[in-house]
Amino acid sequence: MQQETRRIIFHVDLDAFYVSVETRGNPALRGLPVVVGADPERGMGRGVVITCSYEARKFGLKSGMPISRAWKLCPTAVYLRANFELYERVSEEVMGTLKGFGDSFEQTGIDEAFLDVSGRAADAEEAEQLALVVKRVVRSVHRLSCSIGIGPNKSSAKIASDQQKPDGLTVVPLDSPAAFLAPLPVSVIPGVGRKTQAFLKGHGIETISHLQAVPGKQLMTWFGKTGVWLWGVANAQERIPVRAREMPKSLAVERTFREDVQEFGRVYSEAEDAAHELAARVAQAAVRFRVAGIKIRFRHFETHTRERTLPGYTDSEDVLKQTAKDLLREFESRNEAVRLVGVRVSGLERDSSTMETLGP
Ligand code: TTP
Ligand code: MG
Repeated sequence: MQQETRRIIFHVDLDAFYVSVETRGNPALRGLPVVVGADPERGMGRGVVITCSYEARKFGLKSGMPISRAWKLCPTAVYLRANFELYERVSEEVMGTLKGFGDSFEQTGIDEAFLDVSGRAADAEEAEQLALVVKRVVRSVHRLSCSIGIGPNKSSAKIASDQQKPDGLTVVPLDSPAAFLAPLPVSVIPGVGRKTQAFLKGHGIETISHLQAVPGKQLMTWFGKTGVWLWGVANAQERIPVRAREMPKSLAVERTFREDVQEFGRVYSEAEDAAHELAARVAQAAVRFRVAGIKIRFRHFETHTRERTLPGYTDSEDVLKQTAKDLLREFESRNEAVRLVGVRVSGLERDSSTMETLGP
């Protein structure tokens, strides 16, 4: 049998990305608990923590937590509104740097990417040296820290990059990746959410070693095609290539009425329909979004846009419909004929649970 060519993959993930960008611009924030998210309004605020510094995490703060709860746990933190344009710009700059270090490069979120470095490192030791160079360059050029996981495939590299955050470097032994994964809880597998965890726990499966003991056939019975993928991840057999793919910045669906519409009920139903179509496009692009927005244009071409940052990444059609409706509501009382309505999602990341990214 011909031996399969061995690969060396990096997964690079920036540490507390939005907060790190803010701290970079204002060094007085260094070492402090810092939160990027909604306005806490002295504990009365609505909305969520988008991300927070590691100092804030010590107080129990984390992404997706209601901002009112964050305020209760840590009122002394510095609370900042998000500046997405800035983060997008910095992301592009960092990705431009990272790209140069791989034979192939695949960005999978605003602050993360895979690199295939098989042609640039002969063994784990060389790979580790290269990763240290990447970290040094990211720090010196962009003044940001990142964590890197090195593994023989994408899924193990991604799991590894999360093991020693922040400023981590974790190497999965290239000859025995399954043994590295074995003791970890199944929750470290990207795409294994709370529901899947609960299901697996019901069958006594809590660690990857438990998962490794389950025959692939059984996983297929439980999860269909996803089961094949799960088997590949758990046993470190997944061999999905790192490939450059364009990730859209945003996706939108707009509808212009044939004749301007006076009755706002029709605006809602058209928006709902547009959201349905947009959700299908989100699924097709294999992304999830954390920002949803609307656009409305009145008869005289006066146009307004609104958007909302969600508690976390989602691909839910219901969330999209509900958010669009909520955002449109403020325009209802205008009693003016509407020409166009649109829905939009941004803040996209690759949906790592899909076959597209890590699947069979
Ligand atoms: P992450 O890499 O998950 O988080 P992080 O970089 O803030 O922290 P870590 O050190 O653990 O990697 O996400 C990258 C950015 O994406 C993060 O800075 C903010 C944003 N984000 C959201 O908008 N919503 C979310 O639910 C999460 C988790 C992140
Ligand atoms: Mg990150």
